[in-house]
Amino acid sequence: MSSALALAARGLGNTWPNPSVGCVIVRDGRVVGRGRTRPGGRPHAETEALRAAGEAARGATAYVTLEPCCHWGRTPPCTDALIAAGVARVVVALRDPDPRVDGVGLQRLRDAGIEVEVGLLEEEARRVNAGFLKRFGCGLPMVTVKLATTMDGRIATRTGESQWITGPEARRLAHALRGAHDAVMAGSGTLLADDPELTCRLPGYAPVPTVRVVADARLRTPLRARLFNSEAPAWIATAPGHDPASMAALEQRGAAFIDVPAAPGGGLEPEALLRALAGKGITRLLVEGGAALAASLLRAGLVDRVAWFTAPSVIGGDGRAGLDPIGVETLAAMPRLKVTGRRQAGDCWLVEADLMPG
Ligand code: AOF
Ligand code: ZN
Repeated sequence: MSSALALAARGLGNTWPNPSVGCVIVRDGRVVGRGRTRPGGRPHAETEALRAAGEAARGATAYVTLEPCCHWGRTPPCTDALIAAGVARVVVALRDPDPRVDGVGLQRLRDAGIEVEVGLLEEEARRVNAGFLKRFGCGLPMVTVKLATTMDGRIATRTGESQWITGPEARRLAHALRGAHDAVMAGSGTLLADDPELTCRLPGYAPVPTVRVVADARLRTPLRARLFNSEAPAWIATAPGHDPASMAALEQRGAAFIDVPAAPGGGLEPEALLRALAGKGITRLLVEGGAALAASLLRAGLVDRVAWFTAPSVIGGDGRAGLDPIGVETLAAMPRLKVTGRRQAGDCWLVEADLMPG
């Protein structure tokens, strides 16, 4: 199951709105087939692994990171494929919350005389499936906030100079992070200041191009933004009521619009913004700045994970902080984080952490 989970993890960012599932088929103590959900979300993992196993699947055990589907979508049900292949036992990490499946897949296998176990490495499977589970559970994507700061938490000098704080190794890791998310979002301020392309430029990493989203309440995205140099989808989330001609010109450049109500204090209403993205199928969202957008999501309790790069440099208190105020008045009111990973990237550090509930 842990190698099935590792396979599933490799597909993150490339299967949305579908989950990335891994499947390993074992017969007589030997792996006879491996598969994961293909980029774009189909074929499913089980079909891939069964194809690799061929006749060796008869009497074998299939380890699957998510309950096999039993519905006719654009591909036939995986339960039927497992039954037809003569698999003897299916071990599942996690039940599928999709109402079309949700326990029925397990029942279908049992009814066919297959031995079924559920719950092996379930916690790990919940982590890998976090985006898919969150979208089904509450209509929101899993949100990772990425920050890259000096040791004193600054992202720019007083005069606005910001490129580059972190080194090339850290920036490569940041590209990998983009590739492992369905969409990358930045605020229009970041777009105007840095003109980022927001693509994952690592070879082979993102067979499904990462969607780029600009949170742009005031419709400030310039027509010449580098965002439009890439073929990857570019979505502009904006408040209603802008000049149709400006919108048409941006559409001409390749932008697609998402309507989101404006927040009373400026910017877009954060929860509505995320709901709209989940509505489009986004399960894993990486937020890459700026300080206002990340703070608005943190304040609203909408952030699940943080990926914080720190460079061995300091700017001092007149530099631009990586995060706008989030309303913390007392230490007890600070969001609580649990560190899940630390790694070195050249002379920078990446600390990954989960936001704790409450
Ligand atoms: C599996 N194995 O590898 C995946 C599954 O649109 P469809 O027909 O492809 O169905 C999507 C649903 O299938 C998705 O919501 C989830 O329930 C399941 N995904 N199931 O057996 C897989 N990716
Ligand atoms: Zn399936």
